[in-house]
Amino acid sequence: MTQTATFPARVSGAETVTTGDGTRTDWTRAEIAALFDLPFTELLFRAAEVHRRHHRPDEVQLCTLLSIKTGGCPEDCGYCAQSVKADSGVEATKLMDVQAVLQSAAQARDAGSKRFCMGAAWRNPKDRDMPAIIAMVKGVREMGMETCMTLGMLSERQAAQLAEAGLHYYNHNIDTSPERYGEIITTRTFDERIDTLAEVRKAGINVCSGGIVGMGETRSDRVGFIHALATLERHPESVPVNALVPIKGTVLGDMLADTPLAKIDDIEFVRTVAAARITMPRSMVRLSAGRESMSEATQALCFVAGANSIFTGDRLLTAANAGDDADAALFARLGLKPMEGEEPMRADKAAACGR
Ligand code: SAM
Ligand code: DTB
Ligand code: SF4
Repeated sequence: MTQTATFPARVSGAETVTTGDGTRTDWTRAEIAALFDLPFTELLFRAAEVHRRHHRPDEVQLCTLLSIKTGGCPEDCGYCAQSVKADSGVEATKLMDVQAVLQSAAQARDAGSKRFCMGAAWRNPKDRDMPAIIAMVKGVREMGMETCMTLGMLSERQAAQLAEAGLHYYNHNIDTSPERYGEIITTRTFDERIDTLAEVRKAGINVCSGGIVGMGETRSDRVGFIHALATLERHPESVPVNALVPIKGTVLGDMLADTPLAKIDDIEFVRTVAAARITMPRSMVRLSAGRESMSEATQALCFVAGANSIFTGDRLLTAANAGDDADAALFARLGLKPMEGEEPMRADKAAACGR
């Protein structure tokens, strides 16, 4: 007798609701909870299977992050060192010069990065900032790298301007479940986040949206988080899964420092990556913040579970990152290759092949 007979059904007959590219957007919370409940070995096997169907399992995309405008953000995200509410010691800066950003992008490209993500600690960009932002997008694009911006909420016009500049992706995370959102951030709502994602989608820019695991949330929140992404009208082409980097002086960093038992266990983190992979098969799943304090074995499990992108370099936005040498050694040990080709689901590419 096989154990598999007693596992929760993979799907329950509702496979007919699909997006144009054949992926399901009608996941129920119960189905996603059932994935999380699977024996770890079975969950990983299923995730790895889905991963292979849509991606090369030996390739991981190398990306670089740059904070183009740091600190002084009026939002109160409980995890973030850049909020004015945080006592993290991060100093507020002005928007970087375009040339300095392009120089940094060139270094990232020379170090093997294929994607350059630029982040600004804003609630939303001001219209007067847009010409510089547009010049950054165009410049990085011309270097042959994929571009991603994360600037906070966007108006319809700003989204259209970014699309016109050729921005490949806009990152705007939902961060956690809709029901937990108000406990983490009070200066905006979950629905405002969704509104900006809709503007990005409407403008024809690829959507990058994910969140943070390890903020003291319940498994049900992690299910709700994955559910919210996997039931968007169209899946985000890119799903960053961050492990909370507990930063001193932030609400969550201080809270977790006082309650070490609240730290999420690595297996549960890997389960979240696997659930993202299974429910959003074609998306890039990005193992984002938090690798610095993650063992190589846990990172390896994330790659088996379907993560296929990392941030390289020794800095994220304000927090430390694993560093190029550590990553080169990790790739060598695991036999992984930096991803060279285009991503499978990017809208500009999908349009070209008629999807
Ligand atoms: N201000 C913009 C926004 O919030 O959309 C862009 C920058 S913001 C720093 C980008 C994302 O980084 C956040 O949505 C959050 O998911 C992630 N992040 C920020 N601080 C983090 C931390 N301490 N640990 C893990 N992820 C973090
Ligand atoms: C994302 O989801 N993670 C990146 C990127 N999108 C912009 C940011 C991680 C920030 C980690 C904390 C810091 O460096 O301050
Ligand atoms: Fe501001 Fe973004 Fe940090 Fe929130 S996560 S405080 S919006 S920079």
